[in-house]
Amino acid sequence: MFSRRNFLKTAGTIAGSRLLSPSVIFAQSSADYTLTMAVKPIELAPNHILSTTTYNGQFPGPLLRFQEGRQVTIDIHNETDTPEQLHWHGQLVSAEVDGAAEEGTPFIPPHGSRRISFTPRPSGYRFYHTHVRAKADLSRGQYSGLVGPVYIEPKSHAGNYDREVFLTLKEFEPTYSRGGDMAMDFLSPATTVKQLKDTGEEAMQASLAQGMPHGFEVGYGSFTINGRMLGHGEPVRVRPGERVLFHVLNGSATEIRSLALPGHSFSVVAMDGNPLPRPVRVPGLWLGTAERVSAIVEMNHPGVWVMGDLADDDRHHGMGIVVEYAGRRGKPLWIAPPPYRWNYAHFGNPQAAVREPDQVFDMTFAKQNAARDGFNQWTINGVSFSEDAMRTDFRLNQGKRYRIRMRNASDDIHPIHLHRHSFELTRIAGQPTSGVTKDVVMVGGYQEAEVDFTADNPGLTLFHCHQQLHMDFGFMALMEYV
Ligand SMILES: [Cu+2]
Repeated sequence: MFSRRNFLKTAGTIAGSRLLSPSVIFAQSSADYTLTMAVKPIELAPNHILSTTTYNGQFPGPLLRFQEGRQVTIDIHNETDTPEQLHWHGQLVSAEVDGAAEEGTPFIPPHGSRRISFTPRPSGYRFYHTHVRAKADLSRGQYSGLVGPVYIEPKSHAGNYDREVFLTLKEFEPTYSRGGDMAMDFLSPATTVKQLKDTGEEAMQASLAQGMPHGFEVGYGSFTINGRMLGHGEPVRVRPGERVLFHVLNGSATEIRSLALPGHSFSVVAMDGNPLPRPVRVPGLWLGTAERVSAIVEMNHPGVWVMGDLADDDRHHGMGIVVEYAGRRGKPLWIAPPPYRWNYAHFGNPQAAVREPDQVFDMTFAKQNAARDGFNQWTINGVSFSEDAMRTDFRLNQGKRYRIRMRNASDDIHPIHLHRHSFELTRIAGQPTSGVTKDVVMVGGYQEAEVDFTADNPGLTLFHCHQQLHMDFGFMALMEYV
């Protein structure tokens, strides 16, 4: 087994000082931390400055390093003109502070503040972000700069990492398009389910007949890592032989991202902050919105390289960062890695989960093309979530184990997120697996996936697709403890 202890030991062997960590904010007299949301200018590249809502005037928001189990108090100020929510993604906190209005977290009023306290857990790579509906307003929600990383140090091994690089991947300057979203074919197994495909294609025929086959999608003008376009930020400076632990976050509102470094491979040690059963080496990474990957790269191929997205167009518009070996100079090189597919089951145990669930929730996801003011409307089991109705369709008993059997009757990939709980992947497109604990999982077009979780954190619990356009237009459900 690749235990947390071994994970830390491995990570602890990485030598050198902290590099490229966004600034850590230190304790203040009133609260332990202060986060202020306000519209500020950010510079993505020289003469490429834009205005967006940020935390503390920077993008990404400050890296918050918490200690697992040690309570923190945080003052959150909202200097914008609209109500806000700050969500602690991946943490097992209460609904009162989780940062989702649907669960009952109070809004932080415009030009108002809220002080919250909670006990950070579990240890590992988490993040914080806004959790409001943007709908047609591309300045709101995660289209803005309201994203920041969190690292929760384990109780008994605090500070064991000595060489880490945090990378937040994020697009800016969103605009609408209407051509339908680009199909992405990188998930494995590629097995689709005929019945789901038939359902999806019927829905498409029906909307074609009404002359509205495609709802709005969102594209972007600029692409960044840690808020800087490729070539305009500080390079990641390395020495031959170093082992660098990269903590990668997809902070996008809507996009799936990939990341590769020519001549190097990634030893993935954790997903969504949770250690894997064993490290798994891959040529590159794929991350749905809100997913995190922690991977060690052995620096054994000296040069000046572009670490970037596999999509040429996105990389040319900034989605990359330079990795520069000591003493090497020259134009950063990009070489596409050999083709490979991303399979969550590769990171888990090949056996099925040992514990059977007490109950199974069946969920079918479907799309009604362009059905809501020109946007696609989304349903779970035929219900499009409405913040006015706020119905709870799934009931939990504390201590029971649940399986969510997800069936995607659309051609889009959905990064599905469960609040305030972690889940274990138990089946991916027909392939059984166990041992991978996450809080977001991509469900491929016309595919099925299953995840198990224990109801161990009472309170209203939100389940939704993390793609902003999908969650804003119905792709949500509430679970309640009874
Ligand atoms: Cu979705």
